[in-house]
Amino acid sequence: MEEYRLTPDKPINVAEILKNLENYRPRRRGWTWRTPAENLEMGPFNYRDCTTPLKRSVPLPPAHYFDDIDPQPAPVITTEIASGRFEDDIRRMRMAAHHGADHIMVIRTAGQSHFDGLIEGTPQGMGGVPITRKQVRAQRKALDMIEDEVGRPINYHSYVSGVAGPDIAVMFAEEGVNGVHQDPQYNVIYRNINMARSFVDACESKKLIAWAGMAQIDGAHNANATAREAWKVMPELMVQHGINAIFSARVGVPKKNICLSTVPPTATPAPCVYMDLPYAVALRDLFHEYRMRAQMNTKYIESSTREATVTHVLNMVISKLTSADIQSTITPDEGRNVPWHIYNIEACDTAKQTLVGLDGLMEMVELKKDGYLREKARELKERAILFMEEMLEMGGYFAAVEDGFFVDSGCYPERNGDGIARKLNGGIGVGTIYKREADYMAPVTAHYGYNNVEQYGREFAHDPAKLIGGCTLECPEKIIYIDELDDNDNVNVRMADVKEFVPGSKQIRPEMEWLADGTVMLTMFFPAEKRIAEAAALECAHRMNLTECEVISREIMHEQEGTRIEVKGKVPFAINVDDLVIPKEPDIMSDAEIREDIERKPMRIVCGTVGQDEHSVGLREIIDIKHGGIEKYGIEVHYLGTSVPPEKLVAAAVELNADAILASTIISHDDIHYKNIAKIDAIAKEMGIRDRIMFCAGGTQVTPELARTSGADEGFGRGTHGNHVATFLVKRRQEMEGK
Ligand code: Z98
Repeated sequence: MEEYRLTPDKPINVAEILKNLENYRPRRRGWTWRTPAENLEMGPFNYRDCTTPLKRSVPLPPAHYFDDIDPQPAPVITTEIASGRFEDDIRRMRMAAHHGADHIMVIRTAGQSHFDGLIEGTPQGMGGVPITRKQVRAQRKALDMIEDEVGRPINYHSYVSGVAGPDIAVMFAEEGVNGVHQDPQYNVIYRNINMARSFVDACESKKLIAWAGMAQIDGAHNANATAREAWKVMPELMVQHGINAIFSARVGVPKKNICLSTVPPTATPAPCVYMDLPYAVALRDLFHEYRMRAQMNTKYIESSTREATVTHVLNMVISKLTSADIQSTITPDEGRNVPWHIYNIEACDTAKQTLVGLDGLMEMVELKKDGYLREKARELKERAILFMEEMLEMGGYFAAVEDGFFVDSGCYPERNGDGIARKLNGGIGVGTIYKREADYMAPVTAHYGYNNVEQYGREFAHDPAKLIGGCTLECPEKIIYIDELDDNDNVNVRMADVKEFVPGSKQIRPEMEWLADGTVMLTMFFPAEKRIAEAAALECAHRMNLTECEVISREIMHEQEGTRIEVKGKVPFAINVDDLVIPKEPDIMSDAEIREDIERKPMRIVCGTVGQDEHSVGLREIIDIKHGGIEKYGIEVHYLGTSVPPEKLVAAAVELNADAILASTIISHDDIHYKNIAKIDAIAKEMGIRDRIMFCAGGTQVTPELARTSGADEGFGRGTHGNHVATFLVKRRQEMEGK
């Protein structure tokens, strides 16, 4: 059977990815950092902190002015892709990778940690598709192809949490997952899983993380997403980082793979940098051997994508000042709960644009070595150390949690008494820890703790799996692959439902998260207060025949003067691509190409608004250098003004030996515009220059076809810019030269 390959000019074929999955093996293990590219020259620019460019990518929109260069900043860029349908997420992963993401995290909305065991198949279920082997394998397989396409390794990431954590960690190690969140404190505090069980499970999980070379991210940041006053938990965050970091290192995870989830404790409208920078500096001081994964604070996020983007950018200023290793791009949709393709891509672009924009910053600025920054950082560290000391005094971590030490919104040693308390003899999975029997033995790799294998020979002490000729980590053929368990709830059924919309086929429908979901978003402004504006917006959407309409964002422009509303809804129809009338794309040369041709051979034009027509703005926009007019390419322009008689325009062309006449004609009653075009053509012929001069006519009422039939070489209507006219002139001249 011919193996499926990803072709750059075709949509990814998810059905092909799903074929033959039972035999697919990941090509590598372990995390990959970007490769620094020293003194990188790209287009007209020089970059100091960037990394190896991609083979294929989608550059930032203005890059087309600069040979489509796409510099890649130093940090690994994360995007969280989890729409709830892994098959649709695969297409989004390809888009994200092309926009610069090389760390793709998949999280499930309902909480993976609520599952007590590993799920098989690909059920949709409540809250989306849980992490399953089939889903992980399909996504890793797709990412293997995508990374070949972009020319950079892509780290695939998910979460090792809940009582099924170790099972998941084994599966991730088998399937080539490159990064995970693993922090027993997350289970304890946020999922009320028994403390002892969580720490025992974490030993096994971390052992697998170490074996597979995965990067690990902790869960400390969840405290500032949960605490009533997020910015008060700074000392505690450092304690949580400390516990998970040293625990992981002791189990054997290399420090270079242990990443702190450094989410600054404040956001809009706090003076974020003033508050967050000392915290970031304190963290780097205490944890200089470890890596930093930066993520913006989302505790107070609202539904404005603009606001989310600015918060994200401010987060990256801190990242740049303190050299974060991984930059998260938690998407602007966090506050509105619409996990859409476009927001993943937007956030990747925001990260790329900001970090490249800040390139070289630290060559020019330096963080002060004294004053407020260092004093505050020191104070935070002291508070954290005191927290630790008190914790030890009272009997350790478990005792402290029982006492509600964590997620208290007082800035330690201040206390508010609102911390989250858990019981050592309570929570999910309580009483499920059993001491291993004296003859306990498990012939598996990356297993934590007492294993009693030496009884079979010393050589098995470090390689217990040798006893059975290798476990599933060494011999993937021993993995039992279960494709689907449920005949109705699985990816095949979901894909069959939308099969006529498979990308590349004739039917299309707008889409935000799932193939052919029909979702569209409308932005509206109403000169009314919020409640009225919301109701009016929904009514509008209904009258536009959208279904399942919902307001996803509202912003007051002024209490009395108006409200901005964003509504989502679904269109009830599909479009057949064959029925579309697609206008020919205008043929536009690049600025450099046009300039090169004008440098090769100068060009001179005469122009004016003809007849009795006093309009000048349109023509001036076409010629004026300030607005991208043809002057900017070095074309010599002789502007004769308004109400220029056709005779005068042609006479000037003869006198100046011009290459072209540009006539602007706005007034159109009695077809005077076309009559004047015909007149210019006739006079030029009379004067014997028509065959060697180019003649273009433009104006808001001019249609290219009619201008041509009236005698011009080309007509330019509404929406014309200087580059359209310049492209025509350069190409036409080349034709006339017989090129
Ligand atoms: C992030 N945007 O950190 P369930 N373990 C840890 C976590 O922080 C998380 C989970 C597990 C955030 C994502 N983090 C939120 C340490 C979640 C997730 O299965 O949802 O409970 O676990 O990038």
